[in-house]
Amino acid sequence: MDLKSRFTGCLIGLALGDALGAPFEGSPSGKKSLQYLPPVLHYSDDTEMSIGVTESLIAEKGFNPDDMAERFYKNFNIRRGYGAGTISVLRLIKKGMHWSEANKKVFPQGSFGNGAAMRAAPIGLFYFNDSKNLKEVTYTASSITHDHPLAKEGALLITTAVSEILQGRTKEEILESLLHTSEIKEYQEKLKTVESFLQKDITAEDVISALGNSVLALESVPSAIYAFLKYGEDYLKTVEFCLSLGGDTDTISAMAGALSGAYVGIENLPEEFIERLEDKDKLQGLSLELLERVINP
Ligand code: AR6
Ligand code: MG
Repeated sequence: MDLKSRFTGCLIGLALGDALGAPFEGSPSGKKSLQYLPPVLHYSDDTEMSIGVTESLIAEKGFNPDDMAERFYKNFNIRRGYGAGTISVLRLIKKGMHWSEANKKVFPQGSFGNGAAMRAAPIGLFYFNDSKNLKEVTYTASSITHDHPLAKEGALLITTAVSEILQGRTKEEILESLLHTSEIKEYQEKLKTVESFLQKDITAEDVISALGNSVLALESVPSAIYAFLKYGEDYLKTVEFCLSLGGDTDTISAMAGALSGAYVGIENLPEEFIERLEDKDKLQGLSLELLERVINP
């Protein structure tokens, strides 16, 4: 599969997962119907911040945390449903405080919400062939708003998965690589649970109680990875499973949707929903510009 298809599939897959999940955020577990959604599918903070990450990598021809931080607050639209901590951090940065100070003002150890992992996929795209920079950039880009090791590690699992997918790895190889990525015990244990769940018949309830469905990185990134590894070759099935978890549906399906979208490519995403996705042309354009920067640095 060509890189164009994977880059576009990843970013559109993220935004569509976010937009399909947003109406069900905070819902209880159980199957959701996609029949009664509004004509235009609006995305939330997950996509707005991913746009900031992508625009910054393009404009700066690589990673510049100060530029990325500036884009985060310039793009910021309160109606997109940002986490409370992130809203405060972005306001402090806008007032002139450096991000490396602002990121410790709300939670002294930094946020361990999933707000860094939800926007990390474009970093995985940009550095898919550059493992030396992938980790460092993922950590620092996360730190801008989420300085806690659990938030940064969640983001690293997403960027690592994206880079493995872009390299054409199988799902088994991707899981193997993820099992070796994290040095944090809590993530190692959850990924071992993911591995064992893939061998059995597992319900949404099992995933919620063992892996989680909350706004915390540790309680959502492993669930998104499970959804991708279980259903990833079918984008809509992947997203529908994420929605059935309830809780932080938009972010879990944004993360799983980015992985599935990169895995199957844009041609295999559901056209009837992409047509209704807000800013789909802008997102497609950004993913192609990002690829251009990778090919012609
Ligand atoms: N100590 C205690 N609670 C914490 C800590 C901490 N160190 N870190 C996070 N929390 P936040 P996000 C709790 O605000 O990660 C949106 O819907 C705390 O309750 O940094 O950017 C997005 O779409 C805090 O408010 O936001 C995501 O789905 C919450 O975790 C979601 O919100 C989220 O952390 C998370 O966004
Ligand atoms: Mg959101």
